[in-house]
Amino acid sequence: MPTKTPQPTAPRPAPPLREIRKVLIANRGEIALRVIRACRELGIRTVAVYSTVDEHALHVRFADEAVCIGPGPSSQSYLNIKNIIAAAELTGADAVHPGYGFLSERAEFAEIVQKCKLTFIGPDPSHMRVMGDKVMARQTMERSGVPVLPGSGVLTSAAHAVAEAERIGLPVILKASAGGGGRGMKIVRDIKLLPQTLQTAQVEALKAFGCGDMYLERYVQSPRHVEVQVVADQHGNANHLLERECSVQRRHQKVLEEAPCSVLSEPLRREMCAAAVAAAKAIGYHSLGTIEFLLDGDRFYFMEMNTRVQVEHCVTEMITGIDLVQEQIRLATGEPLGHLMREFRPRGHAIECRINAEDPIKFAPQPGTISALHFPGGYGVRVDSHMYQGITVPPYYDSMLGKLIVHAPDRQQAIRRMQRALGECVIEGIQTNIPLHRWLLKQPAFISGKYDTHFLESSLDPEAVRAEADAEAQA
Ligand code: MV4
Repeated sequence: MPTKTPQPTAPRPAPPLREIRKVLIANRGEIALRVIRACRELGIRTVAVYSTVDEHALHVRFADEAVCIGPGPSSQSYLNIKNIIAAAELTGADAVHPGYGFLSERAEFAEIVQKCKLTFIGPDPSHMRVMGDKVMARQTMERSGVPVLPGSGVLTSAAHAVAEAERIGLPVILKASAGGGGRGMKIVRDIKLLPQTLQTAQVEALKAFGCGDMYLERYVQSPRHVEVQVVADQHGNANHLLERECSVQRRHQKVLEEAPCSVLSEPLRREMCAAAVAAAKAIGYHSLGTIEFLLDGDRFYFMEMNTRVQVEHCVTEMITGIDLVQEQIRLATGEPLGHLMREFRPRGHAIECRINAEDPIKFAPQPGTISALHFPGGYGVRVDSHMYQGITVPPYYDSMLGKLIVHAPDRQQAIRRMQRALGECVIEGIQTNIPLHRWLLKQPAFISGKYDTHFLESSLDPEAVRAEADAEAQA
C-alpha cells in the first residue's frame, strides 16, 4: 500500500498560559458578532477586519477597532492572509479567531499566525493537516478503535480500485482525500463504471483541491448525519458535549439542526460520544472540535472531523448551558478543561433554522437590500444574526442571514416554539428560505423524527413551499 502511515501526535509538554487581551476576528457576519460578544463578556478587546462592502457591517460597529483589509471578493479580503496579519500587528492584537469558513481550517494560516507570535484560537496546524487528509484521518481513527466503514487507501490505478471495490462490496463511494463536506464524492453502483468514474473524479479533485488522490468506502444508502461536539485542553484532557442531528441538508448545506438526536438510544449515545473523545485523544487534539458520524440503524462510522467552531454550535450551547466560544478562547490560553470535564446530560431540546437570502423554491441566492426587519423573541428564542433594517446583502459571501434557535423542554415543544418564532419573523426586500422552514416543520417525517440525509431533497414539494410563501405574504 503506497499510503503514508499516519503518526498520532505524541503528547507534548503543556505550554505556559498565554494571556489574551485583544482578539482579531478574521471573519464577518453573524460568527464575527458571536465572537465579539464572547470577548466582551470575557473582558477581552476586539479588532474587526472588513472588506469595503462591509464598511457598515455590525461586526465593524460592535468591535473596539476595525481595519479594512481589501475589496469585496473574499480572495482579496477575508482570505488575504498578509492583510489580516498586518491588521493584527497594527492594532497590537495578541490572538486571532478564525470563525468558520474562510481561513478557519487552513493549516498554513494557523502556522503563520503562530509564527507571528499570535495565539491561534483553534487547534495546532498538525491537527488540521491530519484531519484535512481524509485517508490519513480514516487510518488514524481505525487504529484508535473508532469505527470506520470498510474502505481503501489512496487508489493507485483502475485495477487497484476494482480490486478494492470487489473486496468492499458494491455500492461504493469514491471520495477525494483532500475533499470533505460532501465535495468530490461519487457513488459507484456498477463495477464496470468504476474506472471511468475514478478518472473523472481524479481530474475534478485535482482541479478543485490541487490533489487528485481518491479512496473508496462502502456506500451507506440512507444514513443520518450525527456529530459530536468535543472539547480538549492542552494537557491531554478531552470530553464531549453531546451530539447534534444534522440530516436536514440540501446539496451538503445544512438547513436545520437539532440537539439532541431524537433516535439515539442512551447506550448508543454513550458509545458514539466515547468514540468521539477517543478520536480527539488519538491525535492529541486541543480546542473545540466536531466528530461527524454516519448513523446507519444502530451502527455509526467516523466520517470527518471539523477543527473549527461550527455554524450549529448554538444548539449544543442551549442544551448544555455552555458558551462554546468563550470556552474555545479560554482553551487557547492553555487553561485546563476544568468545569467542562463533567458528564453532560441533554437539558431539553434545541432546534436551529438557518435563515438564508435565497429563493425558497429554486434556492438561488438573493442579494439585495432589506427594507423591513423584525426578529422574533420571547421565552426560549435566540437569534444570531448580523442583519439590520436597510442592510444591503452583498453577493460575494454565503447567503446566510442568520440563525433562529429555539430551546424547549422537549422536541415537540421545540417544534411548536420554532413555528411560533418563524411566524413572528419579518424580512422584507429580499426573498428568504423561511417558507421552506415553515413547510419543513409540518412534515410528518420531520415531526416523527424518522428522517435521513435524503429527506429534504427527496420530499421537497415546490407547490407546498410556494403555498407557505403566499400564506406568509398574506399575514
Ligand atoms: C458517505 C455517505 C454514504 N456512505 N459515505 C457527505 C458529506 C461528507 N461528510 C460525507 N458524506 C457522505 N458520505 C459513505 N461511505 C453519504 C454521505 C452523504 C451525506 C452525509 C451527511 C449528510 C448528508 C449527506 C448527503 C449525501 C451524502
